[in-house]
Amino acid sequence: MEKKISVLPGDGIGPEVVASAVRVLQVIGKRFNHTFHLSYATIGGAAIDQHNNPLPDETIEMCENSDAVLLGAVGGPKWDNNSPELRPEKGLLRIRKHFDLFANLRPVKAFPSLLDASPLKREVAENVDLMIVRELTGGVYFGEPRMRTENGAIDTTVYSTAEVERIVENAFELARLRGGKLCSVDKANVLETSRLWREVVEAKKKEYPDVQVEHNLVDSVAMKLITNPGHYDVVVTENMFGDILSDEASVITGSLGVLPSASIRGDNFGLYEPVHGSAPEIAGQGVANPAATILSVAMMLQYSFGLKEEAAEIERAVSAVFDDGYFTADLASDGSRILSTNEWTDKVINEIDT
Ligand code: GGG
Repeated sequence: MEKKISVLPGDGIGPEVVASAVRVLQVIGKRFNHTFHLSYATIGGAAIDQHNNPLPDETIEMCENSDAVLLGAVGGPKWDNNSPELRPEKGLLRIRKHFDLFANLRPVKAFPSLLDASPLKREVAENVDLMIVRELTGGVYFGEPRMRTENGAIDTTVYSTAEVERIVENAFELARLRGGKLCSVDKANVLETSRLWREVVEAKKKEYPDVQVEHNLVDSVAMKLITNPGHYDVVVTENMFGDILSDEASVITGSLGVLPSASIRGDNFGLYEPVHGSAPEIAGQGVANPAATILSVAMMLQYSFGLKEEAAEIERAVSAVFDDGYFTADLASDGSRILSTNEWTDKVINEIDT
């Protein structure tokens, strides 16, 4: 198989973890006889520095001519005082919107060998395997008006019925494939957009009699996700709630550094990135955990290219390296061996080679 992949390393630890993931991708290509053509471009702060634009036209054009996009992370204190249009995060929001990547899949799987790194009790975290389906192109991150007023500021949460329908349908399909359990998360006791969300889920559920549905308020889920995460399988929610809950879910896995994501739209094209941000405080030190980006490559192979065996091989290799007791600094525990980003990636690559 031959595929074109756009690579957008971004800012902070983005370039370091993306370099690791690309090394793994190339090894997989060699082992399974695929050719991955990689092209690189800037996004976020790096793009602001070079082009005075967090998402330059040439980056969009390159991605348009690709089968998938691999992204690192955006953001950093260097650009904190920029105007809203010239913030790195704007590049990320715009690329998601430009490509209509409305469904953000964020799997949360507890690796058995990382249970000691989680502050949760072993019996609470073990066997957790859930999927957060985050709506990605609507809600308060995109709604207008957004502005400063004379005495404050305004952000606006907007959802059309069609926008809710398509993400909810996506979640129902996934729940059907995974075991038939769906939790829809909203704030329907307060927000009008959440009441719409709940109505859409109720209507859609008639088409999926095999899926068991519950509605939970986001504040309640914020608690239950870390007291009883095993209760959940597929969790569908709006943009901001999904952003927050998926970071919270990293407590289950021991580190945000192991959570991958896929942003998709229903065809084969997709954007793959770690859930974590640019972590400027550790950038350039070679200590970042590349697992989330490596696992995002596995999601790319599976969702965009249909390469299930190759994706499973990456997941197996990552898990085996953890099982052998090798970790990056974020996952350190007594008796573990702490490796640099590159050393840890070498272990994954050796595992795939053997
Ligand atoms: N790789 C994820 C990343 O760079 N996150 C930074 C960020 O701006 N996140 C906001 C969001 O995901 O909506």
